[in-house]
Amino acid sequence: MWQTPSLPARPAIILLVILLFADCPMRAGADPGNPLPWGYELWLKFAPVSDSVLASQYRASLEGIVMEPVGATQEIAYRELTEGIGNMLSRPLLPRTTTSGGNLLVAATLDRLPTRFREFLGERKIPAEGFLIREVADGPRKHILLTAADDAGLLYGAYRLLRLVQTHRPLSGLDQLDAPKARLRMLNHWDNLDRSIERGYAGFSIFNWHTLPDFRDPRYEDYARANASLGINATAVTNVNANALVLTEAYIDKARALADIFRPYGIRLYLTARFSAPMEIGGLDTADPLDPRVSAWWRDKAGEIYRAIPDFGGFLVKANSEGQPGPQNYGRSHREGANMLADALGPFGGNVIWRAFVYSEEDPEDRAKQAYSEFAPEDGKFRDNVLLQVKNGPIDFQPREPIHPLFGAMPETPLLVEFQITKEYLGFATHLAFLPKLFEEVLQTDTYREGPGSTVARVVDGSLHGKALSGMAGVANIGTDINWTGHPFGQADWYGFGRLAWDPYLSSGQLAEEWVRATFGNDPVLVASLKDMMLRSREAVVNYMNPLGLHHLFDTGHHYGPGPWVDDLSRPEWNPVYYHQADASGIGFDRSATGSNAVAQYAPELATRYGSLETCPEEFLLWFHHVPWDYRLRSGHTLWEGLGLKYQEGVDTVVGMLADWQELESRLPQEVYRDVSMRLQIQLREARWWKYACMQYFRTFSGMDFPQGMEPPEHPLEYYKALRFPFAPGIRPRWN
Ligand code: GCW
Repeated sequence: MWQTPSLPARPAIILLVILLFADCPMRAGADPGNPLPWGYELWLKFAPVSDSVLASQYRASLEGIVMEPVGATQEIAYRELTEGIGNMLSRPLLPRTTTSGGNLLVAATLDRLPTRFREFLGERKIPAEGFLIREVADGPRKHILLTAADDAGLLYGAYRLLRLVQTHRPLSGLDQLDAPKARLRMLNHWDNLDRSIERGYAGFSIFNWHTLPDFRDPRYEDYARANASLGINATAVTNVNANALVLTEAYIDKARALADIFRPYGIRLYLTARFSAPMEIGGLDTADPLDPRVSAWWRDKAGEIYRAIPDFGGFLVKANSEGQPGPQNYGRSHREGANMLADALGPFGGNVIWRAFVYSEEDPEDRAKQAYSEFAPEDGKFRDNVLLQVKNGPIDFQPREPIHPLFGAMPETPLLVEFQITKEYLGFATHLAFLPKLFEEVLQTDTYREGPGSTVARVVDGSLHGKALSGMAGVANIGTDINWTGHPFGQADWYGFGRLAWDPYLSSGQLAEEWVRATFGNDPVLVASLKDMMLRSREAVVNYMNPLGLHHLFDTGHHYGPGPWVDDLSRPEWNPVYYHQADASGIGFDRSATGSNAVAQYAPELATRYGSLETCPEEFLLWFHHVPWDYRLRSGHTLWEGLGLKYQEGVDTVVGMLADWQELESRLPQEVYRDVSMRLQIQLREARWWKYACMQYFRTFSGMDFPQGMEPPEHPLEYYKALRFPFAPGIRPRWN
């Protein structure tokens, strides 16, 4: 049941949803009386605790609440606690004072905490945005104390307590002091001003710039709430392939409305800055960062924005990449461009987030090497408020990549790790691939930059080089679809991203379990089975799309489905043939010392491991080496056989996922059961498509028979080559 009607957004959303679904017959399986279709509430359902023993234990521990909220953020925390706990315990959580009887929830920021509760903190300090939740004794009574140094911390603590109850964790003996490990925990929306979304697969942009600032869609607040429940504290709401219009007066006013909604949820707004904006909207004839008129324009612009949005986060910038304008258009460096913008924002406390995703059509160097070559020598030369945002791998959000060599290589420069939550290269919104598994793999990889243990997680939390400013950005998978993410399991990717941005050391298993419990309830069979399915799912995608280190075999432009044969695009690195390099002698990109020597950009430990055929992990084999077709894999199979069997393994895993899902039918809401069943069928069909298309194509080089154990292709190669998808979603609009 959806029982949080006093949150301001609720009534309007109910109305909106009723209007949207006015013509729909009541769907089978929908919860009677619940006007929201499955999925809108995300992981924030706060359903009644089904286990009656547990429910009475919780009721005994939470007999009332002592809290006097001050200000908008604390008001939200109060509402969330009373409504969420009220729902879960199926009885209201009423206000009390500490002198009234019972076991109570006592919640306040430290400055307002009754003195006798302060002693429970002991020597411990609560960091900014952190909180303490602790069961404390008060004579014969036991209270749950929730306290924080600031409002955001109190809100995050409220969501933590709600999660503990929602996932059926015991409250007795509770003692959790937690705080975000990284300062910036950010979503990046590739949303255009016309509401199309680059690489968006869940509808249109939720940000309706046309009706802003006056129409404040209730969904904006629900969006902020969902993010805050994970600890996400920043969002860039416009595409990095930016439109300068967002920096005009009218749009700044629209952005102000969004920032006002996000603020009480602890979220700071960022905008993307098109480098040529001084020309496009400022009337200048240049955007040269060293031209004083240009820097003055940006300073004025920053002032204008901060007058409207005093806590504006700053600019996110994609420059001189894939056709975007940038400082290099004027013979200036990325550093000169970034520092000029940093000087404009600095006086107001704003940041410049400069993306390291650059590769040039004039540069014949291996694309995987270009970002490192460009930025590593600039370490220490950026202003303090410049963060470099680096994708998790050196190419582009592939199902699997080795880590980006820049991690740990710029000790003097604040860094943000960029992940893609939207599944541009992992099957859009029809394939199930639990991304926290991918994120975890990256975060736990050792860069060896400061000796063993120099993991990417330590780059995210800043501890590797003692950075106060660092964090994680994720390209959002959110759109106007009623369940936000298209695929119901896409919600788990948003969830897992946010939780990992808060704490990059969390395990994907824990996150899968939390999400399943919060989303589907605590039925142990469901929890075990779905968790298992989610944890297998990402490897399945790797295997049926890009096994053994293959990468970027995606069809051109839309990146939907396989196109390993594509070789006719103007820029070499836009063609899949550039990446797989298949020929009669073998397949793979030689990035060892005999090839592009990209391995040399890593710390010696990784360079040696990846650089030699003997020690290179097989999951990266064809990423780093060009390998003969008859090369023996560790399994004893030849490379050709192993490749076919990996594709087959990917398909087989999806067959298993579908079977597992079907077993769970009676335990799942009908509508979500049917939804995911259909998506899994599509995933299975497409997994086979990948296998058949790629293996048929590679056979034109290997000349070998398909290995035993691999299903023979359904169609000839020409069939797969002829497939066209002119309206596949997510492609960049022409006017960018
Ligand atoms: O993955 C590529 C996408 C582009 C995207 C670019 C980037 C926003 O295909 O659509 O542009 O990465 O990250 O800038």
